[in-house]
Amino acid sequence: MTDTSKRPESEVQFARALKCIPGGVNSPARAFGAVGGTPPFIQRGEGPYLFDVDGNQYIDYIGSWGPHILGHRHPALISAIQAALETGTSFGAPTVAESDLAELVVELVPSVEKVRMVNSGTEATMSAIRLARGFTGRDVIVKFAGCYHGHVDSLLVQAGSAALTLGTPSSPGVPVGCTADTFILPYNDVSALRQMFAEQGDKLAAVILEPVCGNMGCVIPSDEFLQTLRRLCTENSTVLIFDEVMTGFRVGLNCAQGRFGITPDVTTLGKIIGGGMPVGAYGGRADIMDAVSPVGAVYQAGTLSGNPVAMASGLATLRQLVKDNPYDKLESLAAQLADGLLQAGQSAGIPVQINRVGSMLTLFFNDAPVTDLTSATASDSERFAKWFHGMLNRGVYLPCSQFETLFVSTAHTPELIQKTLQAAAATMAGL
Ligand code: KE4
Repeated sequence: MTDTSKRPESEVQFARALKCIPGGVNSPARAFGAVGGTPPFIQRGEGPYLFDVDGNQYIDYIGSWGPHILGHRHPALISAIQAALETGTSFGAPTVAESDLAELVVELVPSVEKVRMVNSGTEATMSAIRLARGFTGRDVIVKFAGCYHGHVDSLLVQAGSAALTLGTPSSPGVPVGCTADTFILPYNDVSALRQMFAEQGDKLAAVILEPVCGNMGCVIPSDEFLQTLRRLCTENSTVLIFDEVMTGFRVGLNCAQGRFGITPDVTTLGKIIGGGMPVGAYGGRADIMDAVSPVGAVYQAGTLSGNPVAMASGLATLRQLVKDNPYDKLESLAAQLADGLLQAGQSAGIPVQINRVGSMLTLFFNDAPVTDLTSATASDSERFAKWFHGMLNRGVYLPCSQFETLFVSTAHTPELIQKTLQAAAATMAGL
């Protein structure tokens, strides 16, 4: 069994980073806050592997939190990025690459007739919310407890006690006014949805949700929940926004909306659309998108939006996915992993739940099904922390929180999954 528990150089680099970067990281998700310890500092990635600065090799199931569905350094991406670099890095003027990627997104994503490129998922959701409010002339928006849509002021809210609660800021620095028009409902709660629309339907500018939630761990919507949401948004002229930053091109070539057969009005994208480079996007019905500047009055802009190097990376990624259509392979690999993890828990007498859609999944240390934030937060986070470090020390790099989702890539193999499951059996035995 691999031993990757010795990480002296990562310790040195973390102490150094802490001196000039808050928490030593440029995104809190990487800080091991939920599991403790020192994050390995990564020196490089290759296929399904990460290598840290101490020379340890890990089987990677984060894939940069989703972008690397093709694994690290796929040859098609590397050569496309290198070719783009030969022409320059950014021009602040339109390029053909932006139209190439936009046309492919329009072709692949059922709801998208027009699309605007931005630089992150957060920019995409922030812009989509502003667009929905500008298009409808309404202010109130609805999100679901447990869904994360980036660090947008109006979406950094936490639910209060009742089911239909006005959001209160979940972060200092967010004025109460920013969340005063944000309602929060429980995910998968059809009756709360019906009540909200009965009471506020004509005031609702938009409902935004992750069509498969990845940010309370993987939580799967019921068909009734999605169908009811689509019907009520249509009946009330409320903009339905699918935040597919994580699910986009992950759960299928046509995204979650294609997999489930539910078409939103606006879709936000990120992660895979950039293939590891900074790309976000929002798109949807042409009549809605034409409300965006310079056509319409809803303002949105960005110096590096549509950056040609990032476009090349995203285009190579989507073109490879179209060429390979690897979703049956991803389904099979992820099912092998999920079934094996469930078996490892059962053999160790540890209650675990596995939620999986395609190649995204979460193992919850929980003795009951996980269908919303309440059931997700009933999971045993302490046991998760021991599980995480046990796997990390055996060369398996998992998301460092119970409330995140792991990803299988096309670079993974049945043999690597089997190796992962051997590490899982040894780790579970010690929990
Ligand atoms: P970014 O601004 O991080 O590119 O995207 C925000 C975002 C929006 N919508 C969904 C559904 C998302 O999952 C995300 C970001 N996901 C987290 C992982 N759960 C990114 C990791 C991080 O914050 O470092």
